[in-house]
Amino acid sequence: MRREASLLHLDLDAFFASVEQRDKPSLRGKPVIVGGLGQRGVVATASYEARVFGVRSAMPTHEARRRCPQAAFLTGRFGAYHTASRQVMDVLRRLSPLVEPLSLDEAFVDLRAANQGVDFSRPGLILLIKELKDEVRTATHGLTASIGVATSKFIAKVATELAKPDGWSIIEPGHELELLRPMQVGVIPGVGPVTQEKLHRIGIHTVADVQSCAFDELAQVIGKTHAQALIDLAYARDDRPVEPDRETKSISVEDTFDSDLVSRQELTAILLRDARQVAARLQAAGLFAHTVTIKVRLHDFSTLTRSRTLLNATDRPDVIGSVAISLLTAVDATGGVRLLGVGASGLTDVLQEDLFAADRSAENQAEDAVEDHPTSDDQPAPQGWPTGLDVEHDHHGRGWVWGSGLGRVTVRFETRDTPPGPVRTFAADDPALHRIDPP
Ligand code: TTP
Ligand code: MG
Repeated sequence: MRREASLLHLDLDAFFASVEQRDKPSLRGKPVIVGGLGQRGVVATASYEARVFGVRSAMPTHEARRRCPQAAFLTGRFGAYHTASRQVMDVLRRLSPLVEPLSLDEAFVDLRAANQGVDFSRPGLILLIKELKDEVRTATHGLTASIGVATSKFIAKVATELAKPDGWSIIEPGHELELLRPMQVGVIPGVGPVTQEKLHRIGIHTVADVQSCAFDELAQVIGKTHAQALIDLAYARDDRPVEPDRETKSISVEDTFDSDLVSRQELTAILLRDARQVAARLQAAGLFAHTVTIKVRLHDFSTLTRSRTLLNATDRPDVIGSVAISLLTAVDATGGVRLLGVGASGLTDVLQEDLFAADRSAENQAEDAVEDHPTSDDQPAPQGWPTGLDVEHDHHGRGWVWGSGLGRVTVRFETRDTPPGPVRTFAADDPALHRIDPP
C-alpha cells in the first residue's frame, strides 16, 4: 500500500452528453440523452439535467422518453468522442507516463511516476488537481472532469464518484476505512448487481457487513478466491499497479483460406470456432472484452472490420460468437471471403466487472450493443438522417440533424463556436445537404 495519496483517477462528466452539449449550443443546460434511438435502443448516457428525471445509462430508450419527453434524444457520434478521449489522455500523459485508460472517458494516473516532482501535501495536490481540470477543459474545448486522489485505485475511483460532477476529492492516507465502512457493498470493484443480490441474501449490505462476515460464510456464497478478494478490498487492501498499455491490448484469431469461401454456413462455423478460441484466451488471462470485432478480407483483397461495443464486458464464447455472426450479416460476402477473423478489445480485468453476472443469455448481451461502428479503412454507408448527426448545407453551412421523417430533414445550423442557431427544413434528398464527419 502507498503511504501517500499518489493514485489519481479521472472521469469525464456525462461524457457523450457533454460532448453533444458542447457541439450543439442550443442544448446546453438542457436534458440530453444519447443512445440507441430505435425500438430496442438503450440509453448510453444522459446529461445531468436529464438524470433529474431518473434517466440512467442502460435504460431502454422508450422508458427514458416516458420519464423525460422534453429531452433531446441523439444518436452517438463516436468520432467526436474518440477525439475528445485522445485529447484528455494526452493531457494526462503530459502529467505522468503511467496512464491506464479504463474506457474512453476514464483513466488512472500514477503520480509517483510524474514527469515533474509532485508535492503530495494536501495544498500541493489541490493545486495539481485544479490545474489538471483546467487543462482538460482547454484541451477538449470545454468538457469537465471529476478527479479523485487516494492511496489506491479502488479508493481513488470512489473519491471520483463522491466528487461528481465537476468536482474533486482527496482521501488522505489512513482515512480509507472510515470512508468505506458505511458504503453499499456494490462500491467494491467486482461486485455488480448479481453479486450484490447474493450478498444481500446473507445479510451483507455495507462494506462494514463484509468486514464482520466470517470468511467461510462468504466463501460459500461466492467462492474462496473471490471471498478473499472481497475481504481485502473491504479493508482497502489494493495494491494493483497502474498498467499503461492495457488499452492497446487485444486478442484475436484469424484464418486465411486456400480458396474463397462463400457459404454462410461455413463462415458462421468458422466465426464460432474463432470466438471459442478468443474466449478461451480471455478466460486464461482473466480478462473481459468490451468490444468484439470481425475482420473480413474479400475476394478483391479489400479488408474491412466491423465492431460492436457491449455494455457489459464478456469472456463468453456464445456472446462473442453471436455478436461476430450478427456483424457478418452486415457484410456483403457474396463474392467470396479470403480471410476471416474475430477479435476482442477494450479489455478489463475481473476486478472491474461483475464477477458473477455471467449467466445472462448471449442474445441479451448482443442486444445490449451500444453502437456498431466500422473501425478501419471502410466508410459507413450513409443511410437516413439520424438525429444528432453532423451535416453541412452548401448554402447554410454546418449544423446537425434536429429531426427527420416523411421525406424531410430538419437541421439546426449551429456549431461549437456559434451561438444557438436557427432550424430549417429540407427534402431528405436535397443534393445540397451532406453528412459530414465530426468537425
Ligand atoms: P460513464 O463515465 O460511466 O458515464 P458518464 O461519463 O456518462 O457520466 P458520469 O458523469 O456519471 O461519469 O461512461 C462514459 C461514457 O460511456 C458515457 O458517456 C456513455 C458510455 N456508456 C455507454 O455507452 N453505456 C453505458 O452503459 C455506460 C455506463 C456508459
Ligand atoms: Mg464519465
